[in-house]
Amino acid sequence: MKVLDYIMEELEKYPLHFSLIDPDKQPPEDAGEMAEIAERVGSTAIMVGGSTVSDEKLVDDTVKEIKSASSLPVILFPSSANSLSRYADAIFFMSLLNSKNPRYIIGEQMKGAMTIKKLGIEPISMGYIVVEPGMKVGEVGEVELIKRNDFITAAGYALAAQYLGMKFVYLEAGSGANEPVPSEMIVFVKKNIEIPLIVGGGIRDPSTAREKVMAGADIIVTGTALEELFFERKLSSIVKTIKECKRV
Ligand code: 1GP
Repeated sequence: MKVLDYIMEELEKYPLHFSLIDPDKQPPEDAGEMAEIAERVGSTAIMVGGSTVSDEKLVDDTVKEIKSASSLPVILFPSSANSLSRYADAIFFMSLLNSKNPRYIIGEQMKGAMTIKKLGIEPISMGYIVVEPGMKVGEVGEVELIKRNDFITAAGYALAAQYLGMKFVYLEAGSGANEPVPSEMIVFVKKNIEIPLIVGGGIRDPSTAREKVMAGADIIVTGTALEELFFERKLSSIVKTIKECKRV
């Protein structure tokens, strides 16, 4: 089954949680252990990527470990055409819509497209929108950050993504953000689009996760919470809370 079909089927049942693993942050064996935990607590997919990843062998080794430790689909979340892996099931073929540099809007995509075709990785198109504070991805991606009270611009980008035929919109506050994407912005964006909305960055506890789902997030991404390996119980309650929420 295609990863996109699997996600859409799961979305029919409840809001979802995706676990993000950055290959730069731990050795591949630890990534395998994290994926095992993610699967055990009910996460739906593993995203692999990070703003600074450029070592393809490290991405390959990380994906291989994850694949052998869990049966969850692995979706690449690339920062450039140099962070691909033939071992992944799918790739978020994403455009950083509010970057000032065309390289992140379409340039890296052009460089990677033929490789993705050759390797047979399933591309899943996604519009990626970075909101203040933006953190590392805001800097590296040369982003003109969406102001936290600028709902109109956020919704404009999101709807443009939908009209361009993208399958998902991702509102990102940046990994480790002290404030996640504002709930009022999520409400406004969700009201204006028909494709699933992914929200991530700075979500580290069940009540914040619930608030973002109740505002309209269809999928919550957490990375930092998973890096705290010893907090399996916390991650477990985050995922449980998300899945128990009624969809808006
Ligand atoms: C980054 O939104 C994700 O792309 C995850 O952020 O590490 O803050 O969970 P955190």
